[in-house]
Amino acid sequence: MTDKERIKALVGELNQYAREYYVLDQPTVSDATYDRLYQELEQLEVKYPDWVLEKSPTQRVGGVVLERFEKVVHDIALYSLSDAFSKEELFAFDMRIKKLVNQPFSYICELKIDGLSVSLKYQNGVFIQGATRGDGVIGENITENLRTIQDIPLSLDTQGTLEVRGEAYMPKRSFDKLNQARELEGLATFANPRNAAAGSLRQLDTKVTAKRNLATFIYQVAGENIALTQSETLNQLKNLGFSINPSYQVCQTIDEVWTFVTEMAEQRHKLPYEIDGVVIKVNQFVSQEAMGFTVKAPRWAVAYKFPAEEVETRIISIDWQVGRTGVVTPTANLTPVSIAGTTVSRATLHNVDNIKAKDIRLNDTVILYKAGDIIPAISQVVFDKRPLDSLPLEIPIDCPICHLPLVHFDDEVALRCINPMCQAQIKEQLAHFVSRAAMNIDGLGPRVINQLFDLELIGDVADLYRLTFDQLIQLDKIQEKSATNLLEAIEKSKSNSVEKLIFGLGVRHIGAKVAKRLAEHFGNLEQIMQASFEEISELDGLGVKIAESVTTYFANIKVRELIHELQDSGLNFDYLGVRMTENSEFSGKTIVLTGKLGRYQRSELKEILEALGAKVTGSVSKKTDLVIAGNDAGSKLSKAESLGIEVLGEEDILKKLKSEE
Ligand code: 0OW
Repeated sequence: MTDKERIKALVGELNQYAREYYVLDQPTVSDATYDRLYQELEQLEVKYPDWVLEKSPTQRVGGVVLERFEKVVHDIALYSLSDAFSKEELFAFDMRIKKLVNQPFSYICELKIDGLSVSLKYQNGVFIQGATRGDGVIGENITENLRTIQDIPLSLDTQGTLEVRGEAYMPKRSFDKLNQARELEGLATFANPRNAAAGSLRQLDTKVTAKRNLATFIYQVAGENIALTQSETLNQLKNLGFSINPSYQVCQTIDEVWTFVTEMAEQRHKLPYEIDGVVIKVNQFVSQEAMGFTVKAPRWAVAYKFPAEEVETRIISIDWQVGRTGVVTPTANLTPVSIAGTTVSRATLHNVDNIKAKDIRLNDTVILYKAGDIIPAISQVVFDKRPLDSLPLEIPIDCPICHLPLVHFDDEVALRCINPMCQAQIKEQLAHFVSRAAMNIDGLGPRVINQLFDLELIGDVADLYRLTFDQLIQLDKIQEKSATNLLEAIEKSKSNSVEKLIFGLGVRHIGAKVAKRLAEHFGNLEQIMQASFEEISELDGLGVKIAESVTTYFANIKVRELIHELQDSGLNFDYLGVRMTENSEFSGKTIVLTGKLGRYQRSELKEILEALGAKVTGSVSKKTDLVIAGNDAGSKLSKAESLGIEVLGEEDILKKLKSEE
């Protein structure tokens, strides 16, 4: 078999394996086999870039950076759904539509996936366009992002035009993992999987979308469709290779529908994805056509929405916790109640403003709700159940831990303890310092940290590096073996690249990403400590708030002593990653590659230029600084010339790169 035939065969085989894994959830080969074949395909595609097939699985990893999303006009409108919030409304829907037709019909119940509605277009079996629903008529072209979703087939065994609709969503597990990672990065977390899915599909950098583990459930064929019912359509879509939600059910009567709805209300917390209700549709298309549409929704469908779960409970006490950054957060201890499939005995009160706004007091009966199935919150007090002797809640004026006065900055809602030596903060800081994303010291969990702190064996992070074997085996549940392991883990952490230390120190506004950026740019901790406000603030993506925080922190004499002690203990202060050479003529430049390159593959040259600090994008615009044109370059070259953008041939680039070495 020739290499060209081998590429075709590998693409077919790998796509089949991926469909079995992502769509049917019945893999027939091991991950190792898949990876081996995938690597063979990658090598062949690097060798023959012109033979890369559009439906190759390697095209799913993203790498296009769009400037914005083009608009897409949907030939066939994407309708929304009218809602029903109660059994009565559902039965009224049934009565109403029975009057519209005289032939009998059945219903089909589908889970209402809480995601983002998308439309997928195929031409002769090739996925050519994907778009958001938008307002139902005009959506956004997110083809490149949708291409990264593993259960969307890039090719089908069909001829002509086919358009399907469905829901793109983020599974609960992916959502939890994403929010944990964002928390570690010091980034804002997503409120619910739907927002996370929407945010992921609205990414201009498809590489980010590719990492978000999105998935789809397809439920409709737009336009002509040989099937006579919705249930047949789902079956057809499944046979074509789409991911279909398996929990649908045909019901002969609205009573059967109601049984299905109440069953799913119970079961939904066990599902690996969020649903916010059940979509009930007339199953027969001939009846759907007879019933028609209102201006925005079909008459033959309704979305039964599950009520936001609410339960009553009582506030027993309120804890005021001091976090690592000194923010004091009120948390209510409640009479345990079951809500949305879990038992809840605590709920955050967020901040003092929220307590005052709702006039929350001890022993109040409150309504607890879970919006979108996420963290429970208190919506309101049931005032007619308030005890007569109730008094407004006392807001602490001193820190509950170190008893120094709390402060409330004007630009914040939070109550804050500003004593850097406050024990609560130190414990939190120590726990953060040893955590995985920071110095990653295995075995030093909060339990051990608290013991070491309470026994006054550690008072700050530098003390960690002075712990001895005899001190450690004093702790309960620490035997000889674990004491030795702990000392080894502490020793090992000394050779971390310095960004882990910077992040571990817990400087305000310095998350893991900013820590890495500082380490990459300045190369070591000494340089960062000597850096001026301007040098830091003008670094792209950092700005004044971060510059202020860093310079203030390292100016603090106690911090300088601490750093000195860490240095004496032998910690590495250098950045050990690959530093981008900032003084390259390409750094900070936006570059577009076009045409066929000889010496380098496009992906290779892209990596080299990015390591020199350039940004390589997919389309030419006014923001482009340089276009590198290989042979028979096309429209991008002419656009560059029309915009007067500098164009270099490959040999010019080779010379420049040579001089950078
Ligand atoms: N979210 C869903 C879902 C579904 C369409 C077809 C005609 C009108 C609604 O799971 N299973 N089935 C439909 O059928 N729509 C759904 O979601 C809608 C799309 C737009 C607003 C809702 O999210």
